[in-house]
Amino acid sequence: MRHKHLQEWIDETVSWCEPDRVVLWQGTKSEYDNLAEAQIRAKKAIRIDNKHRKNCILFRTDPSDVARVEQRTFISTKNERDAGPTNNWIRSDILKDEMKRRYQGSMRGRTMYVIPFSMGPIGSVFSKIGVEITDSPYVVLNMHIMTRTGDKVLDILGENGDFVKCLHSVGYPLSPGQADPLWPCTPIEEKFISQFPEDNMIWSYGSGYGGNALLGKKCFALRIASNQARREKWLAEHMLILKLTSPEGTTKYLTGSFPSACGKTNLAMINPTLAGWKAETIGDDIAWLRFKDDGRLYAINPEAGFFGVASGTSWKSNPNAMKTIESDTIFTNVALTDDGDVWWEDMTETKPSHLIDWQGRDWYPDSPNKAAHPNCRFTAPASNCPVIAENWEDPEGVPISAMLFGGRRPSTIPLVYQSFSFEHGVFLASIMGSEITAATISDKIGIVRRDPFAMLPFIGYHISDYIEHWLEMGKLTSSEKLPLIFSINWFRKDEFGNYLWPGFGENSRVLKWIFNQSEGLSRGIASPVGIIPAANELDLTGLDIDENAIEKLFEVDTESWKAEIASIEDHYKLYGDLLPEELSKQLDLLKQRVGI
Ligand code: GTP
Ligand code: SPV
Ligand code: MN
Repeated sequence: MRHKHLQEWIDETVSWCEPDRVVLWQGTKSEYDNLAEAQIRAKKAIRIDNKHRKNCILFRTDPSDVARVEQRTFISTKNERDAGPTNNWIRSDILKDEMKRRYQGSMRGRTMYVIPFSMGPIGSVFSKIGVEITDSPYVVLNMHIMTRTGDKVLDILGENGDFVKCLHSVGYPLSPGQADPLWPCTPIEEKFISQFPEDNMIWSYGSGYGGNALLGKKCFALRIASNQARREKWLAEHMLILKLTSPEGTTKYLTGSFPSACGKTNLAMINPTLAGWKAETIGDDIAWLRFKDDGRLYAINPEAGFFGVASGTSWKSNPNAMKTIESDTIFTNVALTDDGDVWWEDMTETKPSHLIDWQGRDWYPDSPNKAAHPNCRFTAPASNCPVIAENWEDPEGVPISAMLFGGRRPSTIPLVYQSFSFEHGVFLASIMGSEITAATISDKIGIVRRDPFAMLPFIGYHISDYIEHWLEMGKLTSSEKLPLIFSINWFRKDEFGNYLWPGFGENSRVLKWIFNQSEGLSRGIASPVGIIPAANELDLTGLDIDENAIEKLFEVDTESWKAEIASIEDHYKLYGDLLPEELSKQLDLLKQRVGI
């Protein structure tokens, strides 16, 4: 090991966690294949290799460890002020002591893996290096797909390069002869997902699942990176990145911020139903953005794979995802068919007559439980995606023309509206709401909560400072070079609870309007909340949809907006004295336009 400080950290971790063995991950396919094979032999995973799928594996987790745990996620700093009102906080020295005690001997009987990884294309100015130490082979396999790992990263680090220390343990040491459970983890109240932004460090303990354990993702690329971004004047956001080309051959890049399980992967892989339009994927979950010398905002996808929601994914809703997961994919908490393939709710129109469910039990169509967990996932290399853009790994990033913000709102919020200005755009992103989904462990699934910028669980510092940072970023260039900002809602429902908008590929109609707005090809008309498409500007050619539904999709109903404004005011109380002035100004303007 050339990097002395990294070696010291490895040695220190060994002395705390006392693993039986240490493996330095080199990032090769043969290591991946061997480790996957070992998991299958140890009956921790099931091989999925059949006429539909090659070289895939299925993991089943403990039924308690199925999603992110926001209630056990901490932004840990010296002062509570710096974590702000949207984060759980424990003083950093206290939390470190508490967690150090838990790490003591926590890897006994296990192998400790050291995974150097790069978020972003290796060597790009956007990119950052991390090293994850983990005792979970599942995490190693996933990190291998989700990030760029191994020797090439150590080469970049050299003798003294900077890296984010990411320590992870499932918190289940084994004494000699003790059998290892299928999915070792701790009870929920003993889990800790801790970010220490002042030390560029992450300590995760007790969970093996997704964003709790794949530390390059939410913990680093959003919570720690949002701190780095604030210091270094860039943005780390929960955003997909889409490349959109018109029938005339003009290409634009858009970002989309939607909360967890609200449609990023689907939009990132959209198959446009509008003739002649081409959409390609750059990223499906996280974007790192910075201004370049030409005054435009550029984005990269820091990840190398997709950790996508499997349930609901079908040949009808997302054929590109279905092709992406035909090989080299890890499935988690999906059901197993009698012919050794995977299945989840809504994958096929008719349910199979028998399955093994995500907990390994027999399942029949009349079983009361879902066959797959609602937050079941696939982990697949981005390069598998049939519509991945050829420039998705461009170290220079791609220039962003428009930013979309949206959530699951069954009422009130129009299908699409554009902000009157960048500042108004920051306001509309700050008031975003969405129904809570199964992507986090919660007893409030389905209830609308405010989720500013789709970043509520991911902003790694005080939310007031986050809003101010966005406003400052907007001043770094001239207003005509800033991306346009749009509010989106695919999820508005009628009085019977049916979606008013068909969604998925038909969302290309909304993308076309957004494209036209940014090209100056359409103008829209002002509504009290923002600019909506003028008559005939939303291309509905060939779409079988009721005129009433369209009207309802764009309705700005004064009574509902009064209630919405009351709820926004309530949410803004969270900021206390630190509500950014621009937000209260924008709220006043909204009230005037709505007429209250
Ligand atoms: P994370 O990976 O948790 O960040 O989620 P995501 O934002 O990438 O969400 P994803 O695209 O995986 O979608 C989650 C769920 O929303 C799936 O069950 C989809 O079928 C559903 N969905 C996505 N797009 C649409 C849409 O346009 N309309 C409707 N009605 N449902 C959608
Ligand atoms: C999300 O919850 O937004 C995800 C899945 O993308 S996880 O990696 O678990 O955070
Ligand atoms: Mn996500």
